[in-house]
Amino acid sequence: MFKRRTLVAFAATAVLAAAPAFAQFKERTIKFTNGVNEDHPVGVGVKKMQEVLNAKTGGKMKIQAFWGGAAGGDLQATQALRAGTQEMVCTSSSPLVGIVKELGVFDLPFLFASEKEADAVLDGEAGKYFNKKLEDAGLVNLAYWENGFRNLTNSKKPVAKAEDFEGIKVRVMQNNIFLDTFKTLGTNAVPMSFGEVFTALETRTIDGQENPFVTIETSKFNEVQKYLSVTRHAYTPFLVLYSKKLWDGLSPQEQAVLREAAAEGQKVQRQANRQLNEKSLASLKTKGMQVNEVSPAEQKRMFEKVKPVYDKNVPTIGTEAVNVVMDGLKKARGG
Ligand code: 2Q2
Repeated sequence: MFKRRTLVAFAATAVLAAAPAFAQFKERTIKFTNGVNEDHPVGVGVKKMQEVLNAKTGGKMKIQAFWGGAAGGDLQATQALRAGTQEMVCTSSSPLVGIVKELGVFDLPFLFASEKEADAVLDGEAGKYFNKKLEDAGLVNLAYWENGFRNLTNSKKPVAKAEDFEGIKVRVMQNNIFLDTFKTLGTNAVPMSFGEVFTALETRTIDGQENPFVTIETSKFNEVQKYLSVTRHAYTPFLVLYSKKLWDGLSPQEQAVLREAAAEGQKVQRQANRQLNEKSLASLKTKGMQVNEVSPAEQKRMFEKVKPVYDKNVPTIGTEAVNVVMDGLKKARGG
């Protein structure tokens, strides 16, 4: 009896050995672009994705990553995904509202209060809702990673209270809700793609911009900005998108390992981002930025000032999308 089993086991091994390894996977190079630099935690996430792909496909699926906008902007890349001429991009949701208007809900000011709330919404029903919308637009969202809570920097003056925004020329993302928010706060808001921001700050074409600490530091904005205000006025998710056109040409096994890799990447990317967030703030101080904390009371005053942005933009976003997120938020808050 034992012998027989051993024989069967040997036979099975022989068959496995005879089949070429990882036959269900094709040699593939996946072009992946990003606006941030490789030392941003997105780099940690992509490295993890590659490790998973190496282990599961015997190195047949390779990510070829381009950092710091070297291969163009996120919106341009997203359009390339829709056309089927590029595989992947990691982008903020905000520049994509022209493609999926419902994503605008994430741009509503002061929507999320913590990363925990954002995770609950993005990894829950609301996340699935937006994935469906993206898929209808030719984009497969593999996972929600994190850009994070955004804060204002500028070279003109300290901003500690709602009135201080007045008169600053601020770059905003190519997104009407951000434009509206910053106009309502009294700034002269200018939409601009991320790749142009450093030079525009350096040449003083604009006075300020807003981004999470980690993005501010890894993009070296501190070299051309003096004042940093801890406004936390919006939380921006990163979408890890794959071209639906090219996705449909992958085998189910290839699709499954990509999803698994992006999910593994999500864990380390979010973790690294959160660990680095406070460190980046401290490091930006050390590098000479003058930091203004914003008290909860003052943050509330800012929120009161931008409340009309909600009423004005909810019809454009669509009440369905807003309700899906608000329901998720209510649940996350235990209500
Ligand atoms: O301010 C921005 O545009 C950023 O938050 C970017 O959208 C973001 O860092 C991406 O460029 C990452 O690919």
